[in-house]
Amino acid sequence: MTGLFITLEGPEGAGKSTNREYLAERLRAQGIDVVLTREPGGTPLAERIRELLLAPSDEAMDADTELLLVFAARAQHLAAVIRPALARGAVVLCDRFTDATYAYQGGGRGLSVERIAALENFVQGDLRPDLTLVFDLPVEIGLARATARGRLDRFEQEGRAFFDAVRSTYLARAAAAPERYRLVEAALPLDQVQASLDGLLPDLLSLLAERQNG
Ligand code: Z5A
Repeated sequence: MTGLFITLEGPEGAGKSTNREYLAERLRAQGIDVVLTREPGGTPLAERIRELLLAPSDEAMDADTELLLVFAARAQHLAAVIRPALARGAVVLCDRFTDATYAYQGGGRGLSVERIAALENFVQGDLRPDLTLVFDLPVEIGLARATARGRLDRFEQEGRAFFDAVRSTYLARAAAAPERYRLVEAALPLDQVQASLDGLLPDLLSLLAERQNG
């Protein structure tokens, strides 16, 4: 694997999609092969699983069903998109990955870390992101941004305690492994958020060069 696997994480409305595009533009301007993708989803089949996960429904989804669907989509995404891109040396910018599972199914739904870790090992083997940007912002700001966009999905309909648990799980994971995570202050105006991403670019480029030179 000579590519670089970068994930963007954080609660709803944190600016992950907006800034994924921004980072992609900056990297492409340097002639770098960039693959933009997202979870759940990223392939036609995984996008169908995403629809199942996000659609509000009268039938309550069991938390284990949710967990297994997330990892089923991830297995497909890894096989069809992420692993091939990393093998050819691309930078993969992925909007959410397994940190979201720890945050939503672990923190939010209360599933155990051990259960999630067992599936992580099964589906990913030893593949982990090289770098994870955690877009952090107060829950109410993220929800206001998501609400302003229109109809809420199944996750966005959860209550405040759910989102507090999601946020604190992200922050705890970032604090426990600072070598892999970078916190981005996502409540700032967009130009300031993007200036902080510009500050990360030299590190990204040298990490990629190291990887490609063996
Ligand atoms: N999920 C899960 O449970 N387990 C898993 O393992 C995975 C996912 C992988 C889908 O995710 C759901 O799947 C998610 C968790 C669950 N739960 N929900 N909901 P998603 O990524 O598709 O959903 P999302 O986080 O809700 O996406 P989002 O709301 O689009 O957020 P975003 O990508 O971080 O934000 P954005 O689209 O870039 O920006 C949102 C709005 O804010 C937009 O109008 C921007 O113009 C605006 N914005 C962005 N930045 C700023 C700043 N700095 N200032 C002002 N306004 C801004």
